[in-house]
Amino acid sequence: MPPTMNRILVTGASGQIGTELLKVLRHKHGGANVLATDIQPLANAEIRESGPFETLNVTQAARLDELIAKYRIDTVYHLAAILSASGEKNPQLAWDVNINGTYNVLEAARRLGLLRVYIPSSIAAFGPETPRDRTPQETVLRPKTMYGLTKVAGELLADYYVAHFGVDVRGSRFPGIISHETLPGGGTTDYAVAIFYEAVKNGRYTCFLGPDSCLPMMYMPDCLKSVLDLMEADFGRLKHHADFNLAAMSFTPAELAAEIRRHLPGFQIDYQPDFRQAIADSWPRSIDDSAARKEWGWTPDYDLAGMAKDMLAVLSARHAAGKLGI
Ligand code: VAH
Repeated sequence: MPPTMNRILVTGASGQIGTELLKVLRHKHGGANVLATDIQPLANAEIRESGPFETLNVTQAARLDELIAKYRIDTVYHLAAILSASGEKNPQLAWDVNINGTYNVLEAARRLGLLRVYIPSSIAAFGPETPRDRTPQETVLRPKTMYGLTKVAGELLADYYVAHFGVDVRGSRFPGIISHETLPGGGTTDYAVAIFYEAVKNGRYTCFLGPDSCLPMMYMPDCLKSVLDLMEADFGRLKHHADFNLAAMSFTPAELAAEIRRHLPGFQIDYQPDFRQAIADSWPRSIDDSAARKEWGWTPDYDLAGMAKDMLAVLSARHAAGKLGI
């Protein structure tokens, strides 16, 4: 039986995935056993009051070590990162946070004997030389963004810490994640979140990607399921560590707009591609996730229709209550 994980630290807890991962981890392990950390405070009062929070800049190794000791941490979910679009605006910051932050977490795991570490990668690890349809698990990794290259480095560093130090580290290459609790910050796939808020509030959206920009996407409940399932998997069965391809759905902005119009018939979209178009054009259109399905039983629950219906139901109700908050 794998050792139980019950003293947890989440980095990037105020972010899009961190916020919701914190909720499920606190539900599973008890609020007091899950320490939330970030450089920004938690926005949601209910989450803020459900357990401990500490300010942490993951580039500061001594502070990370101090919190691991103070809270007797045995497991780290490392979500802190500068995403693709923000990374192109400040590549030096993206390198520092994404590389040194990941190094600090893996070093803490080695030196302090942590039980397990989760470090997500991204489809941003792929580049224009990578086959773009049903992108294989093993393939060319020559990303053209700073974010993407830091994700490739993180995958390789994780493999090194598994092979040389026996650190138990796991992670998946997330596609664009769609959710309704915390707005994402600085991503290229963020249009697929903003469009829902704008559709509910204003009935229209100006998209920063062109209509035919097909990208792999995933609804947040599936993202969270993938994290919990991979962290519970038998490490001895895993041939991969922090680089599992994951897939759930792929769609274009035009296809997403058509799905929204099934619920909001008057919804209108126009397209004004910006610098993020070149990033999206360097990423896959669809992913082969057979390794994750084989090694730890991955299967998604949400497709485009199911995700859109749920997103619009939640955001429409929030808007009707005057709490859409954008
Ligand atoms: C981004 N949402 O857009 C992130 C993600 C696959 C994209 O890594 O940068």
